[in-house]
Amino acid sequence: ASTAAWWESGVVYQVYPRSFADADGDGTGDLQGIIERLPYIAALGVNGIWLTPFQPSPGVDQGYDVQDYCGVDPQFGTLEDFDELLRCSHALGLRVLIDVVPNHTSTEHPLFKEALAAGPGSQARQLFHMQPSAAGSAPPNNWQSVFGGPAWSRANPESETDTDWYLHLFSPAQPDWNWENSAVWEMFDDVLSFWFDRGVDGARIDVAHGLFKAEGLPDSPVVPTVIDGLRSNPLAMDRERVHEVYRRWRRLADSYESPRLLVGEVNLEPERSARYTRPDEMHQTFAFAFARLGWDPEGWADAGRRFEAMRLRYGASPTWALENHDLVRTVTRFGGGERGARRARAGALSTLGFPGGAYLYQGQELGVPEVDVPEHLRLDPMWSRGGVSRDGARVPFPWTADDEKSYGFTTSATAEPWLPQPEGWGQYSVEAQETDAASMLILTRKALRLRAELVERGLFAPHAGAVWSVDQQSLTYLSATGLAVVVAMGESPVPLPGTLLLSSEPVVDGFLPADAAAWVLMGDGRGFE
Ligand code: TEU
Repeated sequence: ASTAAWWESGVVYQVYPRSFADADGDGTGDLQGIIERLPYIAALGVNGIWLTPFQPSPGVDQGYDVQDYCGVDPQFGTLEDFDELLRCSHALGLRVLIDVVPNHTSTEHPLFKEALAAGPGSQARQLFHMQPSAAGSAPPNNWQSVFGGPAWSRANPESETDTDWYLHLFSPAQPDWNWENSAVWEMFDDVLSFWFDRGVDGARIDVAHGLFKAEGLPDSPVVPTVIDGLRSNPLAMDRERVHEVYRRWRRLADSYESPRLLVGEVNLEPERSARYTRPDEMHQTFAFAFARLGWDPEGWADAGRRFEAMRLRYGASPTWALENHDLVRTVTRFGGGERGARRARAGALSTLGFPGGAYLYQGQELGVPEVDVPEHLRLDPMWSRGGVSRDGARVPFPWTADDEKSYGFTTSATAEPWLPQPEGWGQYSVEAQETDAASMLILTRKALRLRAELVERGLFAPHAGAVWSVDQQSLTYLSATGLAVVVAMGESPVPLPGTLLLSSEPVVDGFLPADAAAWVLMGDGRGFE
């Protein structure tokens, strides 16, 4: 058996609490709903779950506007429910990661309200970026928020004496913390300790490359677009001092008998995100360069090689994720329809076969497509400001084939789910796929079972070297252990170079059909030099 830490080859299932399962029948998912469905998650064969924010929040950004970092929003349950969730998860062998949001908070956070009340020049305002503007009625600088519009709002638009503005890289409901202030550091030490002491196994860190801003908050030479988000404003992200925060958090995480995991949402190029994935900083950062790609063999190979170079340089093995609550579902991103569905299966099988950690987003194992939510029902703040919406990847989960009670999402016969489920949603349901041997659900279970075996046999080794090769028809990832992932990305079937272990579509006469992926064992399975 391997002695590597669980997360090095671990698979984590991302649960979006408001859309997973609704136990109390109000149309919004909750912690009890998750508890009831934990056996389903465990049976998939994953090693843990990551819960997106469930803390008290006005919900402007679906919980990423956190009002109280150490509580549970009443619509999801209580702290006791959370402790029960933790106990039940651990009993099933599942680790639990929570989301920590250190870049910004909510305008409803008591400290922001206190700052507003305390007025200009007060100590309370130094917890945030609050200042008057030299430009008078225009914001202090030209930064744009990720959701569109200026990154500044007036603290007190009604007042003539209070001329302060506050900085918010996201919506106006999400004021940025001022990390130049040591009180903010101490506050987040306490937040991490609060959850880690309760037994939480780790944290996914939201906008982890944010936090620090260029001194003096100067104008940005580039005005970012909504889609680009933060990536094009180097003055608002990836500042050198942010690494000090994660070194401190790593020491805290390592101080526990079973060390807590830090996984960063560092949406940067591999060369930059790898600098966060180090023995003295975060354990993992998502391989976003890969998640941003479509069905693109050259792009996959190029991103793969860059991650491999970073692994050699920093020891940082990639953490694969093709979907999350912010991204368009792979079925749709890869072309939609039957073809998109095949490619989504192939994509999931590929990332589960590339050694390293992997994350699956709820519904990905069912191959659900992006939902076209009617405009007037869209809730994502990105929609109202920038005309881009992430709601289509957040539609409540289909458990049963029958549309009665929202495809099993809610226990109530009358409750409307918080986002509408489309007609025919039941064809993707767990119930429909359980009994279909060719379904994506069954494929995912098989892949995870086999993966665990390969880890056990030392064939799935995140720190073994790997070679990425590409031609017009296929992409091949060959690990030094002899495990290969072949993806047929062109128009023609591809001959398999070794013994087939598992494929996303049936292999015919040794050929993998187009829009499919396979795990293959080369030679005698003892690896190559
Ligand atoms: O996302 C950070 C982020 O940069 C995204 O907004 C991204 O730019 C966008 O979704 C386009 O893909 C995190 C959370 O995952 C997201 O849900 C939050 O809205 C955001 O932080 C603010 O907390």
